[in-house]
Amino acid sequence: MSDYTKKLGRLRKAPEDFLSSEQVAQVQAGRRDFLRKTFLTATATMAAGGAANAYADDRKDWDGEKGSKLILDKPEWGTTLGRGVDEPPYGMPIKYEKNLVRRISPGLAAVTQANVAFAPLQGMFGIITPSGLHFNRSHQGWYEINPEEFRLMVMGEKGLIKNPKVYSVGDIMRMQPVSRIHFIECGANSAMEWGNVAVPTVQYTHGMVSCSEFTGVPLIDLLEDCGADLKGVRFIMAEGADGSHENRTIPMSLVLSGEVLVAYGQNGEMLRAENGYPLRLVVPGVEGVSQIKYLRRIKLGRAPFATKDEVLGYVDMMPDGIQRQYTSVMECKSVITSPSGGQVLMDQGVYNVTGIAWSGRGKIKRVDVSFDGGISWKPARVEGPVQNKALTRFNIPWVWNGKSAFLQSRAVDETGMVQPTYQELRKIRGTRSVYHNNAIQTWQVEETGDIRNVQLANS
Ligand SMILES: Nc1nc2c(c(=O)[nH]1)N[C@H]1C(S)=C(S)[C@@H](COP(=O)(O)O)O[C@H]1N2
Ligand SMILES: [Mo]
Repeated sequence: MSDYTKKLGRLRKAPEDFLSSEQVAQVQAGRRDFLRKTFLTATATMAAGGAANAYADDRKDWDGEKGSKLILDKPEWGTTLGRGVDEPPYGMPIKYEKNLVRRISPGLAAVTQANVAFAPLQGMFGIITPSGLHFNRSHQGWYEINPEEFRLMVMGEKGLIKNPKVYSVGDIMRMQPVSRIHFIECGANSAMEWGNVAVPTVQYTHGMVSCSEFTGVPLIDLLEDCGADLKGVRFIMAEGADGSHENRTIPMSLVLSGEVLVAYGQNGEMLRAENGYPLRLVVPGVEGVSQIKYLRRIKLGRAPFATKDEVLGYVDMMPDGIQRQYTSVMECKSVITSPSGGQVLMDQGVYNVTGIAWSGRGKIKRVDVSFDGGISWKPARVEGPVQNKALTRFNIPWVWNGKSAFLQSRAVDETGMVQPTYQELRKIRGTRSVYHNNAIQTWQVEETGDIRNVQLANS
Protein backbone atom coordinates (compact mmCIF):
# COMPACT_ATOMS: atom_id res chain seq x y z
CA MET A 1 0.00 0.00 0.00
CA SER A 2 1.37 3.43 -0.89
CA ASP A 3 1.46 6.24 1.68
CA TYR A 4 -1.33 7.80 -0.28
CA THR A 5 -3.73 4.87 0.00
CA LYS A 6 -2.76 4.39 3.65
CA LYS A 7 -3.77 7.95 4.32
CA LEU A 8 -7.06 7.20 2.63
CA GLY A 9 -7.66 3.87 4.35
CA ARG A 10 -10.51 5.40 6.31
CA LEU A 11 -12.12 6.71 3.15
CA ARG A 12 -11.94 3.41 1.33
CA LYS A 13 -14.12 1.68 3.87
CA ALA A 14 -16.47 4.50 4.76
CA PRO A 15 -16.29 7.48 2.43
CA GLU A 16 -18.06 10.47 3.89
CA ASP A 17 -19.25 11.38 0.44
CA PHE A 18 -21.50 8.34 0.36
CA LEU A 19 -22.68 7.30 3.81
CA SER A 20 -22.51 9.44 6.96
CA SER A 21 -20.51 7.99 9.84
CA GLU A 22 -23.81 7.45 11.66
CA GLN A 23 -25.13 5.49 8.71
CA VAL A 24 -21.94 3.47 8.48
CA ALA A 25 -22.24 2.56 12.16
CA GLN A 26 -25.79 1.43 11.48
CA VAL A 27 -24.62 -0.63 8.56
CA GLN A 28 -22.06 -2.35 10.72
CA ALA A 29 -24.64 -3.03 13.41
CA GLY A 30 -27.00 -4.87 11.08
CA ARG A 31 -27.46 -4.46 7.39
CA ARG A 32 -31.16 -5.15 6.89
CA ASP A 33 -32.10 -2.98 9.82
CA PHE A 34 -30.36 -0.05 8.23
CA LEU A 35 -32.41 -0.45 5.09
CA ARG A 36 -35.69 -0.33 6.94
CA LYS A 37 -34.95 2.57 9.24
CA THR A 38 -32.91 5.02 7.25
CA PHE A 39 -34.32 7.70 5.05
CA LEU A 40 -32.49 7.02 1.83
CA THR A 41 -30.92 10.16 0.40
CA ALA A 42 -29.89 10.42 -3.21
CA THR A 43 -26.27 9.89 -2.29
CA ALA A 44 -27.12 6.70 -0.46
CA THR A 45 -29.50 5.27 -3.01
CA MET A 46 -27.27 2.35 -3.96
CA ALA A 47 -27.61 1.05 -0.43
CA ALA A 48 -31.26 0.34 -1.21
CA GLY A 49 -30.63 -2.36 -3.77
CA GLY A 50 -33.62 -4.64 -4.15
CA ALA A 51 -35.50 -2.97 -1.29
CA ALA A 52 -38.74 -2.61 -3.21
CA ASN A 53 -40.78 -3.99 -0.31
CA ALA A 54 -40.53 -1.14 2.20
CA TYR A 55 -44.22 -1.57 3.06
CA ALA A 56 -43.75 -5.14 4.19
CA ASP A 57 -40.73 -4.12 6.26
CA ASP A 58 -42.69 -1.25 7.85
CA ARG A 59 -45.49 -3.60 8.83
CA LYS A 60 -43.05 -5.98 10.51
CA ASP A 61 -41.77 -3.08 12.64
CA TRP A 62 -45.22 -1.79 13.57
CA ASP A 63 -45.95 -2.08 17.29
CA GLY A 64 -49.21 -0.21 17.33
CA GLU A 65 -48.06 2.70 19.51
CA LYS A 66 -44.57 3.89 18.67
CA GLY A 67 -44.08 2.15 15.35
CA SER A 68 -43.06 4.15 12.33
CA LYS A 69 -45.47 2.95 9.71
CA LEU A 70 -44.22 5.58 7.33
CA ILE A 71 -47.00 5.36 4.80
CA LEU A 72 -49.81 5.59 7.43
CA ASP A 73 -48.33 8.00 10.03
CA LYS A 74 -49.40 11.64 9.90
CA PRO A 75 -46.16 13.56 10.16
CA GLU A 76 -46.07 17.19 11.25
CA TRP A 77 -45.02 18.22 7.78
CA GLY A 78 -48.19 16.79 6.31
CA THR A 79 -50.60 18.62 8.61
CA THR A 80 -49.17 22.12 9.16
CA LEU A 81 -48.34 25.27 7.24
CA GLY A 82 -45.05 25.04 5.35
CA ARG A 83 -42.38 27.70 4.98
CA GLY A 84 -42.79 30.97 3.11
CA VAL A 85 -42.05 30.79 -0.59
CA ASP A 86 -39.87 33.92 -0.55
CA GLU A 87 -37.23 32.20 1.57
CA PRO A 88 -34.49 31.74 0.60
CA PRO A 89 -34.37 34.04 -2.43
CA TYR A 90 -31.80 31.75 -4.05
CA GLY A 91 -32.52 28.08 -3.41
CA MET A 92 -30.00 25.69 -1.89
CA PRO A 93 -29.96 21.85 -1.71
CA ILE A 94 -31.88 20.35 1.21
CA LYS A 95 -29.86 19.62 4.37
CA TYR A 96 -30.18 15.86 3.85
CA GLU A 97 -28.03 16.15 0.74
CA LYS A 98 -25.23 18.12 2.35
CA ASN A 99 -22.65 15.39 1.69
CA LEU A 100 -22.86 15.93 -2.06
CA VAL A 101 -20.12 18.54 -2.40
CA ARG A 102 -16.91 19.28 -4.30
CA ARG A 103 -13.82 17.98 -2.55
CA ILE A 104 -10.09 18.53 -2.65
CA SER A 105 -8.09 15.30 -2.98
CA PRO A 106 -6.08 14.64 0.18
CA GLY A 107 -3.33 13.22 -2.03
CA LEU A 108 -2.62 16.41 -3.95
CA ALA A 109 -0.59 19.41 -2.83
CA ALA A 110 -2.43 21.24 -0.08
CA VAL A 111 -2.37 24.69 -1.69
CA THR A 112 -6.13 24.87 -1.68
CA GLN A 113 -6.66 28.17 -3.46
CA ALA A 114 -4.56 27.04 -6.41
CA ASN A 115 -5.49 23.45 -7.03
CA VAL A 116 -8.56 21.49 -7.93
CA ALA A 117 -11.92 20.71 -6.35
CA PHE A 118 -13.41 17.49 -7.76
CA ALA A 119 -17.08 17.03 -8.72
CA PRO A 120 -19.02 14.34 -6.75
CA LEU A 121 -19.89 12.19 -9.76
CA GLN A 122 -21.09 9.33 -7.51
CA GLY A 123 -24.24 11.22 -6.52
CA MET A 124 -25.23 12.97 -9.74
CA PHE A 125 -27.88 12.06 -12.31
CA GLY A 126 -28.40 12.78 -15.99
CA ILE A 127 -25.80 14.81 -17.87
CA ILE A 128 -25.90 18.36 -16.47
CA THR A 129 -23.56 19.24 -13.61
CA PRO A 130 -25.27 21.67 -11.24
CA SER A 131 -23.21 24.88 -11.42
CA GLY A 132 -22.36 24.73 -7.73
CA LEU A 133 -20.83 21.25 -8.20
CA HIS A 134 -18.88 21.93 -11.45
CA PHE A 135 -15.25 20.97 -10.76
CA ASN A 136 -12.92 23.93 -10.25
CA ARG A 137 -9.36 23.83 -11.55
CA SER A 138 -7.61 27.11 -10.94
CA HIS A 139 -3.85 27.51 -11.18
CA GLN A 140 -3.83 30.67 -9.12
CA GLY A 141 -7.11 30.52 -7.21
CA TRP A 142 -10.39 32.01 -8.41
CA TYR A 143 -11.64 35.57 -8.38
CA GLU A 144 -14.80 37.65 -8.09
CA ILE A 145 -14.46 40.08 -10.97
CA ASN A 146 -16.71 43.12 -11.36
CA PRO A 147 -18.08 42.83 -14.90
CA GLU A 148 -18.12 46.64 -15.25
CA GLU A 149 -14.34 46.63 -14.94
CA PHE A 150 -13.74 43.70 -17.27
CA ARG A 151 -12.61 43.92 -20.92
CA LEU A 152 -11.79 41.42 -23.70
CA MET A 153 -9.25 42.43 -26.36
CA VAL A 154 -9.13 40.84 -29.82
CA MET A 155 -5.88 41.58 -31.65
CA GLY A 156 -3.35 39.79 -33.84
CA GLU A 157 -0.08 39.59 -35.70
CA LYS A 158 0.50 42.18 -38.40
CA GLY A 159 -1.78 41.87 -41.43
CA LEU A 160 -4.21 39.40 -39.84
CA ILE A 161 -6.78 41.85 -38.43
CA LYS A 162 -8.16 45.17 -39.74
CA ASN A 163 -9.91 46.51 -36.62
CA PRO A 164 -8.54 45.14 -33.35
CA LYS A 165 -11.16 45.79 -30.67
CA VAL A 166 -11.72 45.94 -26.95
CA TYR A 167 -15.14 44.60 -25.85
CA SER A 168 -17.06 45.09 -22.62
CA VAL A 169 -19.23 42.26 -21.29
CA GLY A 170 -22.25 44.32 -22.37
CA ASP A 171 -20.91 44.52 -25.95
CA ILE A 172 -20.69 40.71 -26.09
CA MET A 173 -24.17 40.27 -24.60
CA ARG A 174 -25.73 42.46 -27.33
CA MET A 175 -24.65 39.95 -29.99
CA GLN A 176 -26.71 36.88 -31.07
CA PRO A 177 -25.99 34.04 -28.60
CA VAL A 178 -26.17 30.27 -28.88
CA SER A 179 -26.68 27.77 -26.02
CA ARG A 180 -25.00 24.38 -26.18
CA ILE A 181 -24.33 21.49 -23.79
CA HIS A 182 -20.65 20.54 -23.53
CA PHE A 183 -18.33 18.72 -21.15
CA ILE A 184 -15.14 20.23 -19.80
CA GLU A 185 -12.50 17.68 -18.76
CA CYS A 186 -9.09 18.57 -17.35
CA GLY A 187 -6.23 16.86 -19.21
CA ALA A 188 -5.09 15.64 -15.80
CA ASN A 189 -8.34 13.81 -15.04
CA SER A 190 -7.59 10.22 -13.89
CA ALA A 191 -3.87 11.10 -13.78
CA MET A 192 -3.20 9.15 -10.56
CA GLU A 193 -4.36 5.96 -12.27
CA TRP A 194 -1.35 5.96 -14.64
CA GLY A 195 0.73 5.00 -11.61
CA ASN A 196 -2.02 2.72 -10.22
CA VAL A 197 -2.32 4.84 -7.09
CA ALA A 198 -5.92 3.65 -6.72
CA VAL A 199 -7.53 6.75 -5.29
CA PRO A 200 -10.65 5.44 -3.56
CA THR A 201 -13.68 7.10 -5.13
CA VAL A 202 -14.94 8.14 -8.56
CA GLN A 203 -14.94 11.71 -7.28
CA TYR A 204 -11.13 11.58 -7.23
CA THR A 205 -10.53 9.23 -10.18
CA HIS A 206 -12.82 11.07 -12.65
CA GLY A 207 -14.18 14.19 -10.89
CA MET A 208 -12.34 16.62 -13.15
CA VAL A 209 -15.07 16.31 -15.77
CA SER A 210 -18.31 18.30 -15.67
CA CYS A 211 -20.97 19.28 -18.19
CA SER A 212 -23.01 22.46 -18.55
CA GLU A 213 -25.25 24.26 -20.95
CA PHE A 214 -23.10 27.21 -21.96
CA THR A 215 -24.49 30.39 -23.52
CA GLY A 216 -22.29 32.74 -25.50
CA VAL A 217 -21.22 34.15 -28.83
CA PRO A 218 -19.30 32.04 -31.38
CA LEU A 219 -15.74 33.37 -31.43
CA ILE A 220 -15.89 33.44 -35.24
CA ASP A 221 -18.50 36.24 -34.97
CA LEU A 222 -16.08 38.39 -32.96
CA LEU A 223 -13.28 37.74 -35.46
CA GLU A 224 -15.55 38.78 -38.34
CA ASP A 225 -16.58 41.86 -36.37
CA CYS A 226 -12.87 42.79 -36.13
CA GLY A 227 -12.26 42.22 -39.84
CA ALA A 228 -9.93 39.26 -39.29
CA ASP A 229 -8.31 37.57 -42.31
CA LEU A 230 -10.03 34.22 -41.71
CA LYS A 231 -7.91 32.44 -44.34
CA GLY A 232 -4.63 33.86 -43.09
CA VAL A 233 -5.14 33.05 -39.39
CA ARG A 234 -3.89 29.51 -38.59
CA PHE A 235 -3.91 29.61 -34.77
CA ILE A 236 -5.27 31.78 -32.03
CA MET A 237 -3.93 32.35 -28.52
CA ALA A 238 -6.35 32.76 -25.63
CA GLU A 239 -5.24 34.35 -22.36
CA GLY A 240 -6.84 34.68 -18.93
CA ALA A 241 -6.89 37.78 -16.75
CA ASP A 242 -6.18 35.93 -13.50
CA GLY A 243 -2.87 35.66 -11.67
CA SER A 244 -1.85 32.57 -13.64
CA HIS A 245 -2.52 34.33 -16.96
CA GLU A 246 -3.41 30.89 -18.27
CA ASN A 247 -2.74 30.91 -22.01
CA ARG A 248 -3.14 28.40 -24.82
CA THR A 249 -2.89 27.97 -28.59
CA ILE A 250 -6.08 26.86 -30.34
CA PRO A 251 -6.15 25.77 -34.00
CA MET A 252 -8.19 28.09 -36.23
CA SER A 253 -10.00 25.07 -37.73
CA LEU A 254 -11.92 24.70 -34.44
CA VAL A 255 -12.86 28.38 -34.48
CA LEU A 256 -14.01 28.20 -38.13
CA SER A 257 -16.33 25.30 -37.25
CA GLY A 258 -18.31 27.78 -35.14
CA GLU A 259 -18.05 25.55 -32.06
CA VAL A 260 -15.69 27.75 -30.03
CA LEU A 261 -17.69 30.12 -27.80
CA VAL A 262 -16.99 33.22 -25.78
CA ALA A 263 -19.40 32.22 -23.02
CA TYR A 264 -21.05 34.19 -20.23
CA GLY A 265 -23.91 31.82 -19.38
CA GLN A 266 -23.84 28.49 -17.53
CA ASN A 267 -26.99 26.44 -16.92
CA GLY A 268 -29.35 29.34 -17.45
CA GLU A 269 -27.59 31.99 -15.36
CA MET A 270 -24.31 33.88 -15.54
CA LEU A 271 -21.11 31.84 -15.16
CA ARG A 272 -20.10 31.06 -11.59
CA ALA A 273 -17.09 33.03 -10.41
CA GLU A 274 -15.16 29.77 -9.98
CA ASN A 275 -15.81 28.89 -13.61
CA GLY A 276 -14.63 32.13 -15.17
CA TYR A 277 -17.18 34.93 -14.63
CA PRO A 278 -17.78 37.11 -16.55
CA LEU A 279 -16.33 35.57 -19.76
CA ARG A 280 -14.68 32.25 -20.54
CA LEU A 281 -13.70 30.42 -23.69
CA VAL A 282 -15.50 27.13 -24.36
CA VAL A 283 -13.58 24.90 -26.79
CA PRO A 284 -15.80 21.80 -27.11
CA GLY A 285 -14.01 18.45 -26.87
CA VAL A 286 -10.62 19.99 -26.13
CA GLU A 287 -8.78 19.57 -22.81
CA GLY A 288 -9.88 21.83 -19.98
CA VAL A 289 -6.78 24.00 -19.88
CA SER A 290 -7.69 25.53 -23.28
CA GLN A 291 -11.07 26.69 -21.97
CA ILE A 292 -9.65 29.94 -20.67
CA LYS A 293 -11.54 31.51 -17.76
CA TYR A 294 -11.60 35.28 -17.10
CA LEU A 295 -10.84 35.60 -20.85
CA ARG A 296 -9.01 38.91 -21.43
CA ARG A 297 -7.26 38.46 -24.75
CA ILE A 298 -7.51 36.64 -28.09
CA LYS A 299 -4.49 36.95 -30.34
CA LEU A 300 -4.52 35.82 -33.98
CA GLY A 301 -1.40 34.21 -35.43
CA ARG A 302 0.16 32.04 -38.12
CA ALA A 303 1.94 29.44 -35.96
CA PRO A 304 1.43 27.79 -32.56
CA PHE A 305 2.42 30.19 -29.78
CA ALA A 306 4.32 27.68 -27.58
CA THR A 307 3.08 29.45 -24.44
CA LYS A 308 4.21 28.63 -20.90
CA ASP A 309 1.14 26.44 -20.35
CA GLU A 310 1.74 24.19 -23.35
CA VAL A 311 5.49 23.69 -23.17
CA LEU A 312 5.70 22.25 -19.66
CA GLY A 313 2.17 21.42 -18.60
CA TYR A 314 -0.28 18.97 -20.17
CA VAL A 315 2.43 17.30 -22.30
CA ASP A 316 2.76 13.53 -22.62
CA MET A 317 6.01 11.61 -22.03
CA MET A 318 6.14 9.00 -24.81
CA PRO A 319 8.02 5.67 -24.51
CA ASP A 320 10.95 7.01 -26.60
CA GLY A 321 11.49 9.81 -24.07
CA ILE A 322 10.10 12.56 -26.29
CA GLN A 323 7.40 14.88 -24.93
CA ARG A 324 4.25 15.10 -27.01
CA GLN A 325 2.70 18.59 -27.05
CA TYR A 326 -0.75 19.76 -28.16
CA THR A 327 -2.64 16.53 -27.42
CA SER A 328 -5.69 18.78 -27.30
CA VAL A 329 -8.69 16.52 -27.99
CA MET A 330 -10.07 14.50 -25.07
CA GLU A 331 -10.58 10.98 -26.39
CA CYS A 332 -13.56 8.64 -25.94
CA LYS A 333 -14.01 7.74 -22.27
CA SER A 334 -16.57 6.47 -19.76
CA VAL A 335 -16.87 5.48 -16.12
CA ILE A 336 -19.43 3.77 -13.92
CA THR A 337 -20.37 6.39 -11.32
CA SER A 338 -22.57 4.17 -9.17
CA PRO A 339 -21.98 1.64 -7.77
CA SER A 340 -18.36 2.83 -7.55
CA GLY A 341 -15.33 2.95 -5.29
CA GLY A 342 -16.10 3.53 -1.61
CA GLN A 343 -19.78 2.70 -1.91
CA VAL A 344 -21.17 -0.41 -0.22
CA LEU A 345 -23.73 -2.85 -1.63
CA MET A 346 -26.03 -3.68 1.26
CA ASP A 347 -27.74 -6.74 -0.05
CA GLN A 348 -27.83 -9.19 -2.92
CA GLY A 349 -30.32 -8.41 -5.66
CA VAL A 350 -30.98 -5.94 -8.43
CA TYR A 351 -28.97 -2.74 -8.79
CA ASN A 352 -29.10 -0.06 -11.44
CA VAL A 353 -25.57 0.40 -12.72
CA THR A 354 -25.15 3.93 -14.07
CA GLY A 355 -22.39 6.06 -15.49
CA ILE A 356 -21.28 8.72 -17.94
CA ALA A 357 -19.55 8.56 -21.32
CA TRP A 358 -18.08 11.35 -23.45
CA SER A 359 -15.81 11.98 -26.44
CA GLY A 360 -14.03 15.09 -27.67
CA ARG A 361 -14.60 13.83 -31.23
CA GLY A 362 -18.40 13.99 -31.22
CA LYS A 363 -21.34 11.94 -30.00
CA ILE A 364 -21.29 8.72 -28.00
CA LYS A 365 -22.59 5.81 -30.08
CA ARG A 366 -22.70 2.97 -27.55
CA VAL A 367 -21.54 1.90 -24.12
CA ASP A 368 -20.91 -1.71 -23.12
CA VAL A 369 -20.71 -2.85 -19.51
CA SER A 370 -18.87 -5.86 -18.08
CA PHE A 371 -19.43 -7.45 -14.66
CA ASP A 372 -16.58 -9.96 -14.98
CA GLY A 373 -13.60 -7.69 -15.64
CA GLY A 374 -13.94 -7.49 -19.41
CA ILE A 375 -14.49 -11.16 -20.27
CA SER A 376 -18.08 -10.62 -21.40
CA TRP A 377 -19.89 -7.38 -22.32
CA LYS A 378 -23.52 -6.24 -22.44
CA PRO A 379 -24.81 -3.12 -24.17
CA ALA A 380 -26.05 -0.50 -21.70
CA ARG A 381 -29.05 1.73 -22.42
CA VAL A 382 -27.68 5.06 -23.67
CA GLU A 383 -30.02 7.87 -22.58
CA GLY A 384 -30.91 10.36 -25.30
CA PRO A 385 -31.01 12.79 -26.83
CA VAL A 386 -27.26 12.27 -27.17
CA GLN A 387 -25.45 15.64 -27.42
CA ASN A 388 -22.30 16.48 -29.35
CA LYS A 389 -19.14 16.61 -27.15
CA ALA A 390 -21.22 16.32 -23.99
CA LEU A 391 -21.63 13.85 -21.16
CA THR A 392 -23.97 10.99 -22.06
CA ARG A 393 -25.71 8.94 -19.37
CA PHE A 394 -25.96 5.14 -19.51
CA ASN A 395 -27.90 2.69 -17.34
CA ILE A 396 -28.03 -1.09 -17.07
CA PRO A 397 -29.64 -3.35 -14.45
CA TRP A 398 -27.49 -5.94 -12.69
CA VAL A 399 -28.18 -8.70 -10.19
CA TRP A 400 -25.47 -8.99 -7.55
CA ASN A 401 -25.21 -12.58 -6.33
CA GLY A 402 -22.95 -11.81 -3.37
CA LYS A 403 -19.76 -12.93 -5.15
CA SER A 404 -16.74 -10.81 -6.07
CA ALA A 405 -17.38 -8.94 -9.34
CA PHE A 406 -15.40 -6.55 -11.56
CA LEU A 407 -17.45 -3.71 -13.05
CA GLN A 408 -16.23 -1.94 -16.20
CA SER A 409 -17.71 0.32 -18.89
CA ARG A 410 -16.39 0.79 -22.41
CA ALA A 411 -17.59 3.62 -24.65
CA VAL A 412 -17.56 3.87 -28.45
CA ASP A 413 -17.97 7.26 -30.16
CA GLU A 414 -19.48 8.14 -33.53
CA THR A 415 -16.06 8.02 -35.23
CA GLY A 416 -15.76 4.36 -34.13
CA MET A 417 -13.11 5.14 -31.50
CA VAL A 418 -13.27 2.47 -28.77
CA GLN A 419 -12.21 3.33 -25.22
CA PRO A 420 -8.92 1.44 -24.59
CA THR A 421 -7.85 -0.87 -21.76
CA TYR A 422 -4.83 0.10 -19.65
CA GLN A 423 -2.79 -2.56 -21.48
CA GLU A 424 -3.65 -1.06 -24.86
CA LEU A 425 -3.00 2.51 -23.71
CA ARG A 426 0.33 1.71 -22.03
CA LYS A 427 1.54 -0.12 -25.16
CA ILE A 428 1.41 3.16 -27.07
CA ARG A 429 1.95 5.72 -24.37
CA GLY A 430 4.37 3.89 -22.08
CA THR A 431 4.16 4.18 -18.30
CA ARG A 432 5.45 7.69 -17.63
CA SER A 433 2.44 9.71 -18.72
CA VAL A 434 0.44 11.89 -16.37
CA TYR A 435 -2.18 13.44 -18.63
CA HIS A 436 -4.79 12.23 -21.12
CA ASN A 437 -5.79 8.94 -19.54
CA ASN A 438 -9.00 7.58 -21.09
CA ALA A 439 -8.57 3.92 -20.09
CA ILE A 440 -11.36 1.62 -18.93
CA GLN A 441 -11.91 1.88 -15.14
CA THR A 442 -12.46 -1.23 -13.01
CA TRP A 443 -14.42 -1.29 -9.73
CA GLN A 444 -14.21 -4.50 -7.71
CA VAL A 445 -17.28 -5.45 -5.71
CA GLU A 446 -15.97 -7.55 -2.83
CA GLU A 447 -18.00 -10.33 -1.18
CA THR A 448 -18.63 -7.97 1.75
CA GLY A 449 -20.27 -5.52 -0.64
CA ASP A 450 -17.41 -3.02 -0.35
CA ILE A 451 -16.28 -1.53 -3.66
CA ARG A 452 -12.65 -0.77 -4.48
CA ASN A 453 -10.66 0.84 -7.26
CA VAL A 454 -8.51 -1.85 -8.91
CA GLN A 455 -6.54 -2.46 -12.10
CA LEU A 456 -6.55 -5.92 -13.67
CA ALA A 457 -3.54 -7.55 -15.30
CA ASN A 458 -5.52 -8.45 -18.40
CA SER A 459 -7.38 -5.19 -18.98
N1 LIG B 1 -7.79 31.90 -16.53
C1 LIG B 1 -7.73 30.60 -16.25
N2 LIG B 1 -8.35 29.75 -17.08
C2 LIG B 1 -8.31 28.43 -16.85
C3 LIG B 1 -7.58 27.91 -15.75
C4 LIG B 1 -6.93 28.82 -14.89
O1 LIG B 1 -6.29 28.45 -13.89
N3 LIG B 1 -7.02 30.17 -15.18
N4 LIG B 1 -7.52 26.53 -15.57
C5 LIG B 1 -7.75 25.73 -16.76
C6 LIG B 1 -7.85 24.33 -16.52
S1 LIG B 1 -6.41 23.48 -16.30
C7 LIG B 1 -9.04 23.66 -16.59
S2 LIG B 1 -9.12 21.99 -16.44
C8 LIG B 1 -10.32 24.38 -16.77
C9 LIG B 1 -11.24 24.07 -15.62
O2 LIG B 1 -12.43 24.79 -15.72
P1 LIG B 1 -13.37 24.89 -14.45
O3 LIG B 1 -12.56 25.36 -13.28
O4 LIG B 1 -14.47 25.81 -14.83
O5 LIG B 1 -13.89 23.51 -14.19
O6 LIG B 1 -10.12 25.79 -16.83
C10 LIG B 1 -8.97 26.18 -17.54
N5 LIG B 1 -8.98 27.60 -17.69
MO1 LIG C 1 -6.80 21.28 -16.45
